[in-house]
Amino acid sequence: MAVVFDKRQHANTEKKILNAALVGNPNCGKTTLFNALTGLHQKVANYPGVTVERKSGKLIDTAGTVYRLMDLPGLYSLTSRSLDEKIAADIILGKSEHEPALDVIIVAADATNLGRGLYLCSQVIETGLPTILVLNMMDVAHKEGIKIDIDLLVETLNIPVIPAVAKNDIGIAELRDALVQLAKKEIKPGRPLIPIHETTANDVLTPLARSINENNSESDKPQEQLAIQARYAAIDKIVNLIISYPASTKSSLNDKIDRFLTHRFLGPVIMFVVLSAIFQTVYSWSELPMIWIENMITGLGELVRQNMAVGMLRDLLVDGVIAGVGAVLVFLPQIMLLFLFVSVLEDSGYLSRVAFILDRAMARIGLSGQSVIPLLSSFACAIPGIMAARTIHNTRDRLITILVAPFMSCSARLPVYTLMIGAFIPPIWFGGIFYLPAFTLLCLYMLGVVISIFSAMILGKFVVKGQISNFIMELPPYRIPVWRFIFLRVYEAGRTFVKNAGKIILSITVILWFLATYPRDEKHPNSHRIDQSYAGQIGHFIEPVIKPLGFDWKIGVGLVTSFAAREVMVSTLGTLYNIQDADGTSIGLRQAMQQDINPETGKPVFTPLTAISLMVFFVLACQCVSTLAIIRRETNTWRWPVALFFYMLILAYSGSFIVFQLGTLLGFT
Ligand SMILES: Nc1nc2c(ncn2[C@@H]2O[C@H](COP(=O)(O)OP(=O)(O)OP(=O)(O)O)[C@@H](O)[C@H]2O)c(=O)[nH]1
Ligand SMILES: [Mg+2]
Repeated sequence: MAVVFDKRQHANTEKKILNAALVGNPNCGKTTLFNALTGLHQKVANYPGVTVERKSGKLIDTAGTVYRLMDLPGLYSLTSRSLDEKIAADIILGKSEHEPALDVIIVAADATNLGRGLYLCSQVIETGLPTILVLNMMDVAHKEGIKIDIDLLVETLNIPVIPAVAKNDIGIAELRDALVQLAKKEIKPGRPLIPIHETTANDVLTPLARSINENNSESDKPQEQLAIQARYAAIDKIVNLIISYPASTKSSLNDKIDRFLTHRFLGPVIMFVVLSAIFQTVYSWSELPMIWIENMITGLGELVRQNMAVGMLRDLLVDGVIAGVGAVLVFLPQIMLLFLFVSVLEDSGYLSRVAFILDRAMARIGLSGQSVIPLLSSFACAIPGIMAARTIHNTRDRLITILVAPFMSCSARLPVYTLMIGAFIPPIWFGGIFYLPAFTLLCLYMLGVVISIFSAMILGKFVVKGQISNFIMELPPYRIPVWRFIFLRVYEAGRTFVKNAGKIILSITVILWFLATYPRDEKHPNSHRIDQSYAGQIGHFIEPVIKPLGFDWKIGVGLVTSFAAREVMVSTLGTLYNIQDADGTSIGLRQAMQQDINPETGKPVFTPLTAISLMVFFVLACQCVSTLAIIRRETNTWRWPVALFFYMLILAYSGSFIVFQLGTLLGFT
């Protein structure tokens, strides 16, 4: 249904555009509805605050009317105040600078929690805009035996009410029909529930608008308190009339599960078991597919080498492109598995329990449970994590969360960790349950967490000023994940990873190949020494700085390139080693690294100690241009990203320095 729409064409043919927005309480299924209507794939998950930015899509009806539909962050009332909620409220009230005034508002409400949905819906009706109410999650309401008298609700509010199960596409066609009717001007504004001023809708809006414009501290004015009470009373009355609950209110399955999973002592234990099980699984399930991909890539390299004429182009393809990009693509299975587990955690509702369990611990470091989900999301990638910090009401907490999120080991670090662990950490079991490679990986992730805690405390004490917040957590009901959506997200993560490998990594690899191949002694091309190439010269130039960390010039080159994106470290090593060992036999990158001997010392370039030192550097350094850019955008100043970059660089250097020097002193190699 979505079409490409040309603005000029619109002007000529006078086709109509209607601006519509989807609003509703957090986690009631707005984005699921939005995706079903527009055919897009915005992120859906089972916790409040998934959508933090407005997203828009288009649909078009048979008469040619275009509906521009916006998916907004969830909110409880139009007077809400965290950044994501304010974005939504401003757009609804037509106060947004960037958005056109709305023609229609679709309010989504969770049918199992209708009172809360109606609170917002009644405010929306008072804006005087035509409103459509969608009662989502009717499947759950039905299962719980909740009965809703929809006709009576329509009569009371005087707006169309559409029962729906968005995740199964039920009610979507009816919603489209309602939009079409609206385009024909058959839908009028609804009936305000509370006649504060019994005049026009605009007057009714005034107390509402005033309370939005004023500060929190003033909102306890008697007049506004009265308005809020009147609204609650009116809604209570409606809810009592239209909803009938089942007779017995026995404790639900949900509560029973929560008694275990959020138990004071059992909860943290279960959480630890779940998270470490995920680690071991990501590690072990990916092993086989990684070998397949690696074989395919070396096979492809060989094929090209044998079938192309000797020359520059062949070398560029084999040693540059295939070796470099291939070295990164090997990690695709791990990335996809990681996203699979993260998505399941999110959509089942367990992630919110983790936030709940950690709330107390977070209070001890001066943050609240609200920071947990942004920080946990950062394990996939810091960028959505930093965006998710918009849901944090307290500005101080939000800033601290943004600044420590980059310490969480993101999926771009995983290839570097895995490469080093696979080559230099022996695959042994110990203590009966721990697999040393997976355990090492866990330690790296923990290091990031520990440093972020430490940094949050320092920031909270000395740098970022403000009040510590109180936070009331809402636990969403457990749900069986919708597999269709989970697979879509995993696919999406895989696609982005491959696309990045295609774009950034490919271009860096090509440049690097030139730098590592030239200048070349054309009379004796076979005696090419990579360390005399431009890349070699650059590497040797920085070698003195990184020698105390145990790194040679090749890692040095990788460190430079990886400041564009971390995975580039792997492709860089892939290219450098392929050029160095270009004697016709293709060996895997791991093997090449294991066999590499430093010509000056006669000792191996890589030892387990250098590998650990390098991984520690990657845990701590901020090697990601996009993260810095997003911090700039979210904090509105360059001060924070610049300070963070140097802070992390100093930490990374000191961390690696300590590891390598202490390790050498203690006799580890
Ligand atoms: N049982 C059931 N689950 C649904 C339905 N619609 C959505 N869900 C699930 O509800 C959860 C929340 O859905 P989202 O679409 O992310 O909700 P949202 O309103 O956009 O949430 P925020 O962006 O956080 O405000 C997801 O786990 C969905 O799979 C439905 O009709 N029935
Ligand atoms: Mg959403």
